Amino acid sequence: VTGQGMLYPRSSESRVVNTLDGMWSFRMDDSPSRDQGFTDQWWTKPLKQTGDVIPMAVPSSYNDVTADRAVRDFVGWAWYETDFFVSSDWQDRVVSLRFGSVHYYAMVWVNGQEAVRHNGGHLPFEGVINDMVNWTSSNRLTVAVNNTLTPLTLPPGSIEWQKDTSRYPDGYFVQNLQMDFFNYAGIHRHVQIYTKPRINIDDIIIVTDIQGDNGIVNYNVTLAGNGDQSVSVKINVLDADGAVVASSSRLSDQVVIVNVTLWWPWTMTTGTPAYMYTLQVMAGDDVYREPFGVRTVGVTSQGFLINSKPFYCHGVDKHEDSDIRGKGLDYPLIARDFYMLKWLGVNCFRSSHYPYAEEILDQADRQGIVVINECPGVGIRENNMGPENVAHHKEVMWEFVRRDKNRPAVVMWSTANEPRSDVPKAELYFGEVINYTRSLDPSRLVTFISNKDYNTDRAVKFVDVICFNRYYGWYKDTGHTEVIKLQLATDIKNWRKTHPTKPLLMSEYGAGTVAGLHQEPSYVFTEDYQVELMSEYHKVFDTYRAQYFTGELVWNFADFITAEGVTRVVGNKKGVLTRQRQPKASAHLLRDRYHAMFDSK
Ligand code: BDP
Repeated sequence: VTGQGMLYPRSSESRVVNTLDGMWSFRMDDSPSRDQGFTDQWWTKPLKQTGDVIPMAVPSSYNDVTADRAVRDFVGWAWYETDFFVSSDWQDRVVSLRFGSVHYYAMVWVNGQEAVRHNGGHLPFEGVINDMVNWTSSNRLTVAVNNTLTPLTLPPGSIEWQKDTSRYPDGYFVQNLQMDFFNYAGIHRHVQIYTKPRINIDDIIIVTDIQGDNGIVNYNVTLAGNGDQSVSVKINVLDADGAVVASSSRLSDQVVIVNVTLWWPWTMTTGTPAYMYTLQVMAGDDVYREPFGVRTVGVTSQGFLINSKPFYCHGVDKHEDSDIRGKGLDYPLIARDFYMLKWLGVNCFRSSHYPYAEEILDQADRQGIVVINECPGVGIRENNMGPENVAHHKEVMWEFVRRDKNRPAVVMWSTANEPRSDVPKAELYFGEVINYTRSLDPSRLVTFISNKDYNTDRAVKFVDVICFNRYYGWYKDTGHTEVIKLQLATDIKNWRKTHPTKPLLMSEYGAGTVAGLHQEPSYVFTEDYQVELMSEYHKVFDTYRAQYFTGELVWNFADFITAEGVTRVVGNKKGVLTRQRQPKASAHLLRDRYHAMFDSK
């Protein structure tokens, strides 16, 4: 009855969506084996019968909710439980249980029966639960979450055991990370139960084009549960006011929107920003409404094109990160982030270093902010480039493209951040992952983010846009902003010489800055130093902007938390905003710069 689609659960006259968000029961499996939950089959009984449980918010990371270090730093299986009812009216419909994301590995049981499992955070998964639910009494939902990162996970990590019992307690281990952000864990996004008719709309793919004043909409609808049965189909394209502007009675077709209103990023002076249409699909008894925008994405040796017009990306790198909730979905935070993106004059962000919540991308679509959509491929080392890694990476890209394929804001897929792209294995690995991603979605660009040099990198030859991260004046020549201009310009010219057909984008630059620290002359970690450093980069950007340099992303939009370490002062402080989303001096510098770019192209 269900196929391969992962449409966002939207209510309609044929679909009901219920949320299971709220306070759940929670416990960690801190038994010596870390496996007691499986030996004793905790899913077969109420969680409180297995030991003490505590209340836990869903959605949220569990780490920062309590005052207990053991919860914050836990590595292993954490168990969640809640109860729910389903309406007995739903018995002849498909009832699905959907998770927006659970980090990292998830197993789900309904009344003790396994409903679904999923490998990897940041992406949705669901299971059909009709055969497991009680229609006339309460249901028990158990979720086991394991946050352990290994050489085979994405992002990869490793567990290090300390065997010397004269220095460490027996069985002591730590989780080593290969990334610079806290490994927040738990049920991070909505948990929903939704219903649809037995014969239902499983997936919708929309690819748009432009011909003169008209919009071309190529769509393909897949049904599930219909078998050989023929199903009546009606497709309407609705404009933003709900008026029908095109229609068809076929599952797969090309329709034309006469005098189309194109989707444009909000700061481009051309056109209407973020204009959205809806593909209203009616098939049998099912109705689904998929939002989309009409726009094209292109690239030349000089840069990005949106709707065939040059697009200069002036933006930020972000994280899903905030006090208390960690990576948990939070509407006030999403709203605040978008107000601050607009306040800064940002027209583009990168979803560093993993797929963000669908509710965040909805805002990017509707507010006209372009997204470089990055997968969780952060910190890939040479020992993470085996056949099993490639297979999993491709699986993640498939799930990612399946989820976000109809979003106008998404213009480019980033398959990784700062991998060891200078080793021979990287050539095979990224050749395969990048070409596979391109085959999944030929309508967008594909890249990865390199921190290697023009003469050592072996994978940029596969990308559409060369995206590179540099920390001149920070990790190198610390305190010396006077060398930035020369070093960056040399770098840009070298990339160009070796890859003359690919435009360049600076995907990270920045400086750690503790809000409130000032010093003249500037000194590392003061607000003054961050402003000075960024200004030096900007001079070089401005030299090459009219040419093949197509965008700049500052690291980072806001301060964020990392693993504890002596190079991080309660987290990474390279934000132009604090973790509470208040401006540092650099935010004003960026705001002036980006706002001045509104009218220049
Ligand atoms: C880059 C990484 C990013 C880090 C940043 C930094 O891509 O995740 O947070 O450096 O060191 O290498 O601040």
